[in-house]
Amino acid sequence: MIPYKTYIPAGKKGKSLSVPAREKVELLSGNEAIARGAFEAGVRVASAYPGTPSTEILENFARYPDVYAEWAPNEKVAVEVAHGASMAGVRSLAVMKHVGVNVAADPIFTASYTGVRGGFVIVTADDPELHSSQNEQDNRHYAVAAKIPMLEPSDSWEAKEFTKLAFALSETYDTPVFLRSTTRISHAKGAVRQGEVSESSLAPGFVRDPAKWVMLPDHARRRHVIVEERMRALTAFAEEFEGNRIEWGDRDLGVITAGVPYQYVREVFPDASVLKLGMIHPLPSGLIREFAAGVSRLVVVEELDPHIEMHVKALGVSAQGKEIIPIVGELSPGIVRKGITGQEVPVRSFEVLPGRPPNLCPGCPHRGLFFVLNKCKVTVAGDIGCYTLAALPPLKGMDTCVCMGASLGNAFGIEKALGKAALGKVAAVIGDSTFLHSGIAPLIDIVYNRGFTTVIILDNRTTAMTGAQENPSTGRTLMGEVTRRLDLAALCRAVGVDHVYTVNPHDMAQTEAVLKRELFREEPSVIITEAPCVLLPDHRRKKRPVYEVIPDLCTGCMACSRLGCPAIEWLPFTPDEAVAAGEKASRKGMARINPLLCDGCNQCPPLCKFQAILEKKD
Ligand SMILES: Cc1ncc(C[n+]2csc(CCOP(=O)(O)OP(=O)(O)O)c2C)c(N)n1
Repeated sequence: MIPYKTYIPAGKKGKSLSVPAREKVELLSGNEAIARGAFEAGVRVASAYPGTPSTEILENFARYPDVYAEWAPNEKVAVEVAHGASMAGVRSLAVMKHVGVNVAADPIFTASYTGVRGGFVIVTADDPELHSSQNEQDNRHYAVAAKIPMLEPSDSWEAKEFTKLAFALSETYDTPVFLRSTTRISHAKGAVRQGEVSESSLAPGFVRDPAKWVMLPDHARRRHVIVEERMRALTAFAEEFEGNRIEWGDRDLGVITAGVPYQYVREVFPDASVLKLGMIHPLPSGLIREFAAGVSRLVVVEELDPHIEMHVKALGVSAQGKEIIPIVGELSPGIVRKGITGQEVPVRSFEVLPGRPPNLCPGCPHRGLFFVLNKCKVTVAGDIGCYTLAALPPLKGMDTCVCMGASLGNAFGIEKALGKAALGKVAAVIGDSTFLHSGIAPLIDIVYNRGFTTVIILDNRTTAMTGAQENPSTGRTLMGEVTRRLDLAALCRAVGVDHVYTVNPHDMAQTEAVLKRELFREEPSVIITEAPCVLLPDHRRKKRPVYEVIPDLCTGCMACSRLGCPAIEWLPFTPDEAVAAGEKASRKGMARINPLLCDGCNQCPPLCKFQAILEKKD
C-alpha cells in the first residue's frame, strides 16, 4: 500500500485541521507546494519550459539544495531530459503549462510504454478561463490517451502530498505519472506542512535493458501489453486510494467532483454528500457506483470537459453534468450554485470595474517595431510572447497568432499560397525564446523549400511574457550560472539564411529602412531587433532620460498617441479652457508624458513634427 496521509477538512470524518505546534506549517501557493513535494520526494533532476500558470514550480524547486533544475528550450526537450534521468535511476520532474503537453506529447506517449526507473512525474498546469493562454484545452484527455495515471489536487496541501505520492506510484507501477494543476490551485495559497526529505532507494546508474528502453515495434508491442496490465492494477489502486473519498452528508444531493471545483462545491453545499476524486485517471468505478446508489440526485461538477461525467454515464449511472454546469471557462461558487439550484449568481464586484486592456510596457522595444510594421502595411504572421499585445489597438500590428513557433510556417504558407504576389507583403514576427522553442525547424523549411519570407526575431534578452526567465540566448541558466550565449544571427546563417541583419527597434527610421529593403528581397532574410526588455534589472539600474511635451508647441494632433505608450496621456480641454488658454476652441486637448512612467526610449520624439517632445532637463 502506498503511504498517503489524507488531509480531511475539519468536520469530515472527524479529523481536525489543527496540527501539532512544533511542526512547521507554511502558507504556500500550489506551485510552491509542488516544488516542495518534489524536493521532499528526493527529486534530483527537473526540467521545464516556462508557461503560466506553471512557471513558479521550477523557479522554486531550483532554490533547494543539491538539486539540478533547468529551463529547456521547449517542453519536448524537458520531458526527454527528465525521462533520461529516470532511466538512470534518479527521480525526475518535467513541468509545463497545458499547451506544453502538445509539444511534448511525442516522448510522453512512448514514455508510457517504456515506463521508468527513478520516479518520473509530469506536471501539466491547465488554464481554464485562458487567463494567459491561447486555448483552454482539458489535459485530462492526455492521461486517457497516453494511458498514464493522473492525480489532481484541490489545494496546496494536496499539491505537496500528491506530488510525493506521484513519485511512489511511478516507481511502484513503472509508469510516468501526470500531476494536473489548474490556475486557481497553482496560484492560490494554502497551509502546507513541511515533511522529511526522502532518499530514493535506487542506486543511480543506467541498466542496459533494450526490451524496456528501445522501442522497436517488437519491443513496443510487448510493452503495450504491460501498459494495459498496469492500467488494470492502477484501477484497483484507485478504488482503495484515500485521495478518492466519499464524504457522506445529506443524501438528497450527491456531487462527484475533483480539483478546485471541490472547494466551490463544499462552499456552496456544505451539507451535501460528495465523492471527491484525487485520482482522475483511472477512475474508481466501484466507488462511483457505491456513491451513486447512496444519493437521490447525482451531479458531476468539473471544469471544462465532461471527463468524469462520461465515465459515470458509461457505467450506466444516471447523473447530471454539462447540461447544467458550463463546459466553457472556470467555475465559481456562484456558477456551481446556479447550475445545481437555478438560483441567480450575484454580480461580482470586479465585473463592474472598468476594463483595463493589457498593453506593452512604456519603453518596450517591441512597440517601435510594430509601429514600423504598421506603416509598411504588411500582413504579420505573429507568435506568442509579450509582443502579441501589439495585436491590440492602436498598434493593431499582428494578423495571426496560433501557437508557439507558428509565425514562420504561417507566413511561409501564406507566401506559397499567394506566390510572387506576396513579395513585400508578408512578415513573420517571433520572440527570442519562442524562436528557440519552435522557430528553428520552420526557418529551415523556408530555406530548404526556396522561400523568401522575412522573419523578424525580437531579441529582448529574456523570456519576458512569463516573468523574465533565462533562455539559451541570454547567457545564464535557471540556476544562475553564466553559460555560453547562443548567437541568434550565427544560428540563422548556419541553417542557410544569407541575409541576417540586426537593428535597434527604438530607432524606427533605421528599422523601417532595413524592413522595407528585406521585405522585397527574393530570398529568405532575418532581421533581429535587439534591445533589452525594460523590466530587466540591468536596464532598470541605468540612468535613462525622461521626455516631456512642451505645451506651447503641442497642437493636439495626437500623432504620438498612435504608439499606444501608457506614459503618453491625453489632457482633454473643455472649450472654455481652450479659449482661456488663448487657443482656438477647436483644439481638443494636448498630450502629456507621465514622468513616472516614461522610460526614455526616444520612440515618440521623432513622431512629433512640431518638435514638441523634448528631453526633460532636471
Ligand atoms: C507550448 C507553449 N509553451 C509555453 C507557453 C508560454 N509562453 C508563451 S510565449 C512564451 C515565451 C515568450 O518569450 P519571447 O518569445 O522571448 O517573447 P517576449 O515575451 O520576451 O517578448 C512563453 C513561455 C505557450 N504559450 N505555449
